[in-house]
Amino acid sequence: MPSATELRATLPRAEIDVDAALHQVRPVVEAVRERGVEAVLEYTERFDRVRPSSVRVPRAEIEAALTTLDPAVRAALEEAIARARKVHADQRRADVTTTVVDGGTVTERWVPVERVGLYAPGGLAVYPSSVVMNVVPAQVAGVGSLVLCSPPQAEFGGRPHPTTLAAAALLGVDEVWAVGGAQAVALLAYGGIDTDGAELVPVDLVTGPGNIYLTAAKRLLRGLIGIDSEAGPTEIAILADETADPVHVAADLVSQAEHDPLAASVLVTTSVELADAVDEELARRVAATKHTERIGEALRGRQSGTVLVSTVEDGLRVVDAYAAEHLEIQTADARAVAARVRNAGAVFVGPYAPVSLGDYCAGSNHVLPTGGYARHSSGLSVQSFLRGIHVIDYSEQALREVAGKVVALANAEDLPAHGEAVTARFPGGAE
Ligand code: HSO
Ligand code: ZN
Repeated sequence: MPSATELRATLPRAEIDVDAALHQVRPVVEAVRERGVEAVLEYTERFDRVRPSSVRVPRAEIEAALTTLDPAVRAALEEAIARARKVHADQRRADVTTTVVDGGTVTERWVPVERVGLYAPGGLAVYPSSVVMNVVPAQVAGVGSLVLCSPPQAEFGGRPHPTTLAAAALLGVDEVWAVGGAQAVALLAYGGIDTDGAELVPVDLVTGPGNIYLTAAKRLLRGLIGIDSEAGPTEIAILADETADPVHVAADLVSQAEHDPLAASVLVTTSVELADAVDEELARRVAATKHTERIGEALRGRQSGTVLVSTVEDGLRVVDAYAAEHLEIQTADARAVAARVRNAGAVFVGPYAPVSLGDYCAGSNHVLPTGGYARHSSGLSVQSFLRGIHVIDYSEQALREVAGKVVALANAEDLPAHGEAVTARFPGGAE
């Protein structure tokens, strides 16, 4: 069995060069910093081919989007929101006070970020579900001020897609700006005044997936604002044995390939028969589904493919090395196998938990680490919108007792003034 490092090299990822996009994005960010909404509108016209009269979407229009929303979609969004709220409510953290010594405590206070900018992409698909996945954890965390940005659509008069607006309305988000890509991140970071005088107050944190330019802008502005983890093309890996149904496996591989020609669909299996049956089923499905072209491209890409392994044990090593955004376990005793996974953004257990369930209605979050980031990062959660602040509270006696140790460490670091800040409180000596 190859080492984890060798395995990583055998499972290539889509080439996306965010650094190269930085060159294109830097002037956009600079222009928005200097000229605000005027620059936003120029770039919107160039990239989105529409020039809205104002960037902020009037509240009445957000509400109005509900009136044209298909009732079945409304019911589905409401269900998705309710389930996500249920799961994310359990992620809330209580403040914890540790009594270190008599009279000496450290409290960890969880404080929500004050103002957050959430991004919902347009582009190849419309993502009202991503509005849900970003807004719900922010609201549960207690974020007081939320602004949603989504690219303007020419066919909807320069407003974001009506389903995106409807999702905002259902979630109670009343500040929406029709701006996409790098311009959106720059506007969120620097703020700006709209053509009609409405102000976008700069945010502290920006979350939400987007294309390479949005990601590059996040990388550029990180520090001035916080960001969630950088999102690359979506990935599904399936660990399957001979008990898996090739129809399920193929359908799930196709489902995520639908996002992007650079999406990765990887099958790791112990069964040559299954691999062959999946290939046959893939050919049938790809031809029959709507987005044949981009799915075919994604499945043919170097980032997608099948890995044959001798045992499920070896399969686990492969999927751990790969650290997929989404990992399905379709093996005998799937629950036990899933429990052994170390690296994945989210794990889907057994035949009835396809990734699409998690994309919309499982209650879990679908903003997950891609590109192998699952080795060190988590998906979006309530925690993403909180900061833990340590509150240190010591009495005179508690400080006195440890004074000598602070002085010893300060002197060891040749920072004697640090020790003096303690001894200054005990002119007669601490002991
Ligand atoms: N699979 C995507 C999320 C998504 N799928 C949104 C459909 N809509 C990334 O996790
Ligand atoms: Zn998806």
